Amino acid sequence: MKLGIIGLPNVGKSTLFNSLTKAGAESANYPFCTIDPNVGVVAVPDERLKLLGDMYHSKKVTPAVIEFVDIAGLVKGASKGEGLGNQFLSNIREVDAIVHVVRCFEDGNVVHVDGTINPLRDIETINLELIFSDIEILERRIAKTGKAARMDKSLAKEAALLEALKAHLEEGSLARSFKTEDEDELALLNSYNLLTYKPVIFAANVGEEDLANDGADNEGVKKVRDFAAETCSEVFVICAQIEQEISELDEEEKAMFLEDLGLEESGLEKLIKASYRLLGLHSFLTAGEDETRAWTIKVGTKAPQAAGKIHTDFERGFIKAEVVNYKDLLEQGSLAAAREKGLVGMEGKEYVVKDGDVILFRFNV
Ligand SMILES: Nc1nc2c(ncn2[C@@H]2O[C@H](COP(=O)(O)OP(=O)(O)OP(=O)(O)O)[C@@H](O)[C@H]2O)c(=O)[nH]1
Ligand SMILES: [Mg+2]
Repeated sequence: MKLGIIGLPNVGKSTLFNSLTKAGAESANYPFCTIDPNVGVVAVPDERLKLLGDMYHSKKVTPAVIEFVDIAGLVKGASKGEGLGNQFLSNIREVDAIVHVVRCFEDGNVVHVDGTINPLRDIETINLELIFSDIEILERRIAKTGKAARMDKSLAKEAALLEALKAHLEEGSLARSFKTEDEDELALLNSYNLLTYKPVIFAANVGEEDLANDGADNEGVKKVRDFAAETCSEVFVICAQIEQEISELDEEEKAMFLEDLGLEESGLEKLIKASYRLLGLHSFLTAGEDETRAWTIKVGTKAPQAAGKIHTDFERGFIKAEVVNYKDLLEQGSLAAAREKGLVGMEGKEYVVKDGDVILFRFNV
């Protein structure tokens, strides 16, 4: 899974990125600090893995990973070359979802490019720039498809879709709100990599004082929450600065620090939960002496396709899946013991994999 971090300059994108990846990307108190994109890979924290790895004395424990891309800040007029322009948006065309950082914290020492703290205005500024960038993409497509459609009548449908989409964006709407039930059109929509078609998670960056009650007293956060609800997006509240401090602590110190702040989980954990929810993902596990590993799949994935995540041969030669819930397996101490208790299911091709399933695939190639 790949997530792209966007927002106005100086709102805390790189600070968040650093805390997530500890990659040490430059974060500084002046707008446009980030010019080239920063890319970092983060392990998805998963305590089930550690417990299973210990039980099997696994040589290797492999978590699921998320890739983060931190890019330069966008300003009003970026599509016309303001600020650093908008060419760097190409670095996030391929992401699965967008993390949109919105400044909700007051701090006279940190410059806001538009002078005042106003999360909704900021979201609209960014959305508009994303829309302009998408319109550029569509115009290029329209030019190409228009020419080809004269030779190939089957392209007429696509040409019409492109025009309708462009008109939709020109009204200031996001591609995500474009309505169609047509399978071909949906496939095309997916293939364009439009930024405003991607799911969005808003990161409401608050001051430390707003952290404990999850931003409930912050007017800006309330507005972001309402906006997110209207647009089927997710929100999570963080204080990027505190996150960065947390990321420098070891596990024990981290737990104490979180407790002092009245928090149950770190920003990374909140963000991962929000993105799994938004993208409809969960994970199953494979466990053994060689390796214990977490695999991310779409909710609703059936056993053969889950097996295909591991190896295409596993999917092609799928026979059966031996499935046990990780809690049952840990309680029994071994797969054999769990089998004896009747806790291991022999599942076929139609089995829908559940979160926390530990699976042993039987296949034949
Ligand atoms: N008070 C406060 N300051 C913060 C917070 N998050 C970031 N900052 C400060 O804001 C400034 C800008 O942070 P960056 O993370 O570099 O901002 P950015 O969004 O990456 O900026 P560009 O790369 O210029 O687009 C730094 O001085 C940070 O220390 C926060 O939660 N609270
Ligand atoms: Mg930055």
